[in-house]
Order: sequence, then C-alpha cells, then structure tokens
Amino acid sequence: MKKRVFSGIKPTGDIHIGNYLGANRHWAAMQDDYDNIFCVVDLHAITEPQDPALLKGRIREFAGLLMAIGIDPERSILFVQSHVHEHSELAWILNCFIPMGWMYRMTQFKEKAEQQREQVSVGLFDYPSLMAADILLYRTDVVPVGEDQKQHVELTRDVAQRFNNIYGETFVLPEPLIPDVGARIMGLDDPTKKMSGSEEGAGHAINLLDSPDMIRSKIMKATTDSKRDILFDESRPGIFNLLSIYQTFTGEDNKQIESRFEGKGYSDFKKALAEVAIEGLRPLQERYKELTGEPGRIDSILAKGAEKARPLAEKMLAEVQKKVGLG
Ligand code: AQP
Repeated sequence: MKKRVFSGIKPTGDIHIGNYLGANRHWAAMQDDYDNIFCVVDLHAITEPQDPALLKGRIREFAGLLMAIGIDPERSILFVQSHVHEHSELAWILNCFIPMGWMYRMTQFKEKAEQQREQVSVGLFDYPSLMAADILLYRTDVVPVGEDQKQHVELTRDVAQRFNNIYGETFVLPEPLIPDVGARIMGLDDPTKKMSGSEEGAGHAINLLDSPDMIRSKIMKATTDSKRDILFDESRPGIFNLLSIYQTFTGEDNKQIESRFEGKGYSDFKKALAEVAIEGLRPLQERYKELTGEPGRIDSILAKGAEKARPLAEKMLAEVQKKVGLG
C-alpha cells in the first residue's frame, strides 16, 4: 500500500512561485509514489475578509493552476474543502482537544494578528485546527509543505497523539515533508520576508500567470545589496534568495551556478534568472490556457474529486464521533 499524501492551497491572492517551488511542483512530482489528495482550502481563505465573487473565481483558478502544474485528477483526488462538510465538523471536535496555549504559540497567527490588530478573526486563530482536520480526516502519512507550515503540521501531530492517548489508536500521525531547496522563497522587494500571496506590493512576488515582461521587470527591480559577487551567501538575503530561485528552476548545484556567473554583475544574473523563470513557467501557463478554454471542465473535475474524498472523510468522522460519544 502506498503512503497517503494530503496537502492544500488557500485560494487568496495569486499563486506565486513561493507556493510553486516550495510546495505545488513537488505535489505533482510525487504523484506516482503516493496515494494523493490535494485540496483548494476555501474555508481557510475566509479566515480573512474576501470578496465573494473574487473568491469563487479564485477557487477555480487555483484548481486549474494545480492541474496545469501537473496534478492529474486521474491519479490524485483534487477537490474543494467546503464541498466536504466533514472538514468543519472534525475541526470543531479537534478544537475541544487543543489547549489554548498550543494555539497561542503559532507564529503565523502572531504575525498576522499583529498586522490585522482588532480586525483579526476567531477563524484565523483557529486555522491550525481546521488544517489538522484536513490532514487527519484522510489518515494522512505525509504532508508536503513549505517551511512556514511546519509548525501547523506539528500541532496536527500533537492533537492526534492527544486524542489517541484518550480514545485509543484513531488518527495516523502525519509527517511534514519539506524540500531541501525552495522551502522558503522570500519576497523580491524585501528578502527578509516570506513571499506571500497577501502582500500587496507590485514587486513582491512572481505569480504563475505573470507575463514575460512582468517577470523581467519584477526580477530586474528585486532588492539586492551593494556588493558584486554572485555567491550563495546567506548573510546577503537578496542575492541568496534570487540564487535559490534560479537553483530550484534549473536543478543545478551551488558551485555550477556560482561559476557560471563568476565575474558577472547582478544585472547579468538577473537577466538570466528572468529567462529561466519565464521558460520554467511557460509550459504551465500554456496548459492553463487550454484547460480554461473548455467551459465547465474544472467544475466537473472538482465535483468528481469531492465525490471521491467524501466517503473517506465520512468514515473517519463517524469513527471519531463514536469514540467521543456524539450522536
Ligand atoms: N514563500 C514561500 N516559500 C515556500 N513555500 C511557500 N508556501 C507558501 N509561501 C511559500 C507553501 O505553499 C503552500 C500553499 O500555501 P497557502 O497558500 O495555502 O498558504 P500560505 O503559506 O499562507 O501562503 P501565502 O502565500 O503566504 O498566503 P497568505 O499570504 O494569504 O497567508 C504551503 O505548503 C506553503 O507552505
């Protein structure tokens, strides 16, 4: 039996190369080795204010982009979180087993709460419980994520362990799977901050559907430093981040890349990086165009995905409800 993979993406902002290089392309690459479930997590999206029409459009756009990246609905289950109501129900039950202290330690909440201040919702605070439900519903062994989500997967393990200790073996304890390179792509405008879909600056992120000109312009304006050498030096976050992006697109090692750009300046390197990113994204942009050219295709794939996910989720939730004494 293959191990089960589950992972999700939140349909907010645009899918950027941080999502792609840190998570989504690995999902596509590992499809034959695992039994896969991928989810567009729209319930997570509404933890922050959303325009309803935009959100609805993005759910389809994100699903389409995942298919364009290579998620194959014949080999993997691809569905929308809110189409399977068991996610919210299990999240509620898990809420009752997660001590507040664990949640207060979540760094993503602390960072977002600081930005949003009094607007911050209970839903945002509770995000990790819903994510734990997403993962635990499907007896997930492996959760491929970027580094920013590691703490949430650890909380998932902790609550699963706690529940199992009380009620006996119920949940599988999942392991995070974090790539060696690309696990934390930083913003182009500020390489000390994670590249993030909710950052608004025009030069912050390269989005998967950006045109070649947009990609060139964003990379040429990316923040670096006043030095010259093109080296993987972590104390120079700007150039280090750009080199990491180059490396994840090309698969070359540090030495190969450093020697290719020896004696060259930042401008030459940035031009080369822009071309690598444009070529790296071109095939998926073309596939996306084809997919969206067929009206109804994405909706029908998502409906079939939910049909496949639902029985698995129902079975797990029923077991949990019985153990807790509900109903
Ligand atoms: N900068 C990043 N580098 C590497 N991996 C990243 N991921 C996100 N940003 C980076 C990984 O992408 C997957 C899907 O992420 P998500 O959209 O569900 O949630 P997120 O981590 O909250 O992404 P954003 O863009 O930062 O969204 P906002 O700003 O709206 O919160 C995850 O596996 C994540 O690790």
